[in-house]
Amino acid sequence: MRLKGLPRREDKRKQKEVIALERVQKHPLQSRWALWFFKNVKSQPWQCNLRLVTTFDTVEDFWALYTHIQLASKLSSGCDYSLFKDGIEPMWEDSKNKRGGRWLITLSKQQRHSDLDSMWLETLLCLIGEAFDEYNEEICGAVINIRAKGDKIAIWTRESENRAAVTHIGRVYKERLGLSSKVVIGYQAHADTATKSNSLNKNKFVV
Ligand code: MGP
Repeated sequence: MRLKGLPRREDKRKQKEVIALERVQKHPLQSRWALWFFKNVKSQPWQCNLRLVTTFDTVEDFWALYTHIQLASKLSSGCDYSLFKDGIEPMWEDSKNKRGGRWLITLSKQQRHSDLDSMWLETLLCLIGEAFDEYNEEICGAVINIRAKGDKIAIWTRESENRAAVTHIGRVYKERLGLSSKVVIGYQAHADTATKSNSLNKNKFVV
């Protein structure tokens, strides 16, 4: 015998299941990202000091990672974090980086306490939130260098000759960081950085 009311109970059960699923479902990012950590051990070649920490591709996993790891300002001098698209290694030699370059933000020693962490978080959010409109494909990753002489943050892009992409990314980045129009930031090709040639004026573009 069919009990009256069973279909409604069934509906309610299904509704509850959907609500429970929605609660556990994570919010996907457009790309999968890899976090790398660099610790300077001078006796070893540069590449041996670079370690992949983990990859993630959801908003929730990003925040779980971000809140779990040390703030950049608490790292010791000589350390780096890098966040790169999964599959791109955070080094000039990677095929996706070798024709590219970086928008470089150089900070004063005092800014480690006032600005560094918030600027790095904003940089990360620009990346995972794919903030660069039609030029997101040009983004490779971002690096923060903790250095006694002054910390650095940079966004690495794929093709230093792509003026339209590079300048758009630079303008958006500068605005997202809330830098005043009086502040000038520069873009340098990795090829120039790697050879340290032309060191007086390495900037290919400025915004
Ligand atoms: P750095 O860590 O980017 O900057 O490069 P730092 O420590 O502020 O030094 P400066 O030279 O910019 O004043 C330091 C050194 O690490 C470089 O001179 C290279 O020897 C090495 N290095 C850095 N990067 C990003 C790479 C890379 O991508 N590939 C290789 N092979 N070496 C690198």
